[in-house]
Amino acid sequence: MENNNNKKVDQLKQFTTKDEGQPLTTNHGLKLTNDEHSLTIGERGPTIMEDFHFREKMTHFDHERIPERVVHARGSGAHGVFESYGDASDITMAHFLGEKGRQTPVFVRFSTVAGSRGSAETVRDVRGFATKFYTEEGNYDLVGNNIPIFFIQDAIKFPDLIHAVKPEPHNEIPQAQSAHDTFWDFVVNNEETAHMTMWHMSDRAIPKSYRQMEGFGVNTFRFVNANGEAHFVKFHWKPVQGMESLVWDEAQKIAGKDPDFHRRDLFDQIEAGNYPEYELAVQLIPQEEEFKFDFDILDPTKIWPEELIPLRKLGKMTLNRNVDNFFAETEQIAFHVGHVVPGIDFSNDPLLQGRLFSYTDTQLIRLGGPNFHELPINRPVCPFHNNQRDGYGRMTINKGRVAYGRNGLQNDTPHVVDQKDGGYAHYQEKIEGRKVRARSVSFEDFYSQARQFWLSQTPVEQEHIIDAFCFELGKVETIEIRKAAVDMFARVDRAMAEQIAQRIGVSAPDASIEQVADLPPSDAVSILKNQVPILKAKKVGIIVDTNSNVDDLIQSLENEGVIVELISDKQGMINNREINHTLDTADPVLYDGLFVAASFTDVVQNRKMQRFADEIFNHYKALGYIAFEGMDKLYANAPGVVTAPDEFINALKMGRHFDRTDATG
Ligand code: HDD
Repeated sequence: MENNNNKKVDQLKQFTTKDEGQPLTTNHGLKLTNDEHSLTIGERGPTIMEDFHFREKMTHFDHERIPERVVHARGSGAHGVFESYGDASDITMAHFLGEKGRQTPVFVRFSTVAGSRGSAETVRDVRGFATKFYTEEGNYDLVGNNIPIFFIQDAIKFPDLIHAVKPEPHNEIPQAQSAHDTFWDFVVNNEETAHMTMWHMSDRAIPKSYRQMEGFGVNTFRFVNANGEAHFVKFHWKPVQGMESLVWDEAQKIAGKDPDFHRRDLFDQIEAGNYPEYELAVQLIPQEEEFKFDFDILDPTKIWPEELIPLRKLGKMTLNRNVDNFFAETEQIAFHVGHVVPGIDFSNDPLLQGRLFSYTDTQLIRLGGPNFHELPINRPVCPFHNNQRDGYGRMTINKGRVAYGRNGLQNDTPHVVDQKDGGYAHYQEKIEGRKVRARSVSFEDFYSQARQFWLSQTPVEQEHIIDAFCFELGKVETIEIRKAAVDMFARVDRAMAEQIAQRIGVSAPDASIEQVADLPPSDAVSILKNQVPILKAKKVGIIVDTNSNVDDLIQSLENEGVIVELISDKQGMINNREINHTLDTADPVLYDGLFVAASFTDVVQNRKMQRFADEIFNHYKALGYIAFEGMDKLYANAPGVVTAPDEFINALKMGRHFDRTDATG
């Protein structure tokens, strides 16, 4: 889709080229007569040095990989627009939030954290949610995750956390998984991980799609208005599409059946014009109320419960355009928490302070030098001028003799400006203290909010958390680590830890371990308590044979924006409709619901069809059938299993039917 009046799109156009229909040339513009044979002495002789074309082509190829991101290597992005809901100048000077309807171009990159660039997407992991706002005042980056807290409190432990979760160094196994000894060894030796580990074991870590997850800035930032008044602030993205997660068995199977599941969904939905939308909201604490809470508001392992500190919605982001070139845009985009605009400032959150160093530093190795801001995707849409010069790949041609500040030859320009003219002024916080390496005692309650998270879940979600612990710890080979984990999480909930202990073959938590006191539950942290019934963009498979008549069903599903794919025993046309997949190329884990309207004479095909139905049933999805002998006995009266096409739509809309028994999560 083309965006009108989008400065970023216009800027990118200047760098975009179409090769179709053009003569082949070298990088230096020389037209070529042959691209299939090296220049040799005789047809069977050696290739000669003179072959500049061979050398250029091969050299470029040899150098075409760059280091992947040290974390968040696997990701996918899209362009869009952010629109402000109103004037937020009472809390921040940020111009892009200053007027109702003001539009700002954005680019978002979603990612997993632990896996390498080619890894599967539906693994259990935190998801990155990084947004670059190309504002009139320069680029503002909101570099967040889909979980509102973090594993550690101080950035100095980040390399340790990441080394522990990445594949183990002696054999580089396992890829994109936390279910191994070193990760859990880190967890049990760093109790501050307790709260985040609860989220990591929950369905938050296996989102259904990038469209259906929340985003959070995680760290505490500061908003400052034109009068210099400050609020501590936490950022939230709320998906208009609602939230949904996979079930674990399904997530693992999709990782093999379609490792690109999340990027494919994002790309396809944007191509189809079903643009994902997210509302930006903030929680605010006035500067004077810093010490009013039971938790330290600078501690990144704590949420600010929404019931205590409500959200204020500031605007909506719509992702409406796919990239033209993955490498040039999605791979080369460079985020940095330090890219801020006037009105947005930092807090002393020790994780944030360390992040402020790491992001630019990592771009230098990843993008090969200090000029990565000149790459088209990273350029601001407002002018930029300074005395920085040279470096690898410099593109800007700075005219003139002067490249230093305090000059007379150029009237001391480029010149700084006052805050009233848009200059960035750091918030003048008064700080006194001794130089120490120590954690504040106010950061030392590791368990209360971990328990609050547990108490806020529905019974189904609690069951999933226990299953996740049993899977993850079940893969840990060192029995002492398993036992230490059970003891650690008994502080969160003894009954939960006892169940886990039993299933992973270790003794029950020691009697001396005390479970922490209850906090009031926060419904906002549960996914199921916040579900929105939705049909749009759901994907349904309908299994048909030559006798099936499903025209009406297809029509009513498509009227609701449901994507329908026809599956049969062979490809081709049935009743003037194209068969999208066979029972071999499709898989039930790739659908939100299944309708069986076939009965094949071949027993093997029927068995395959039965597997489809079983899997759909086991993953709690809507299942309808009209012609399949034998199914009645298996699924009769189960929730979300229907025999009439019109009931099917309702069953689909209601999401997963977790009240089904005998299913496997
Ligand atoms: Fe980070 C990438 C989010 C803690 C250091 N981080 C990265 C990305 C996201 C986050 C979404 C991918 C950006 C992209 O798509 O290009 N990181 C977070 C959040 C954190 C967090 C929400 C907790 C509040 N990160 C964190 C710490 C450090 C880093 C504590 C180091 C001190 N993060 C990096 C990095 C990365 C990165 C090494 C790797 C690639 C990149 O920056 O561009 O600098």
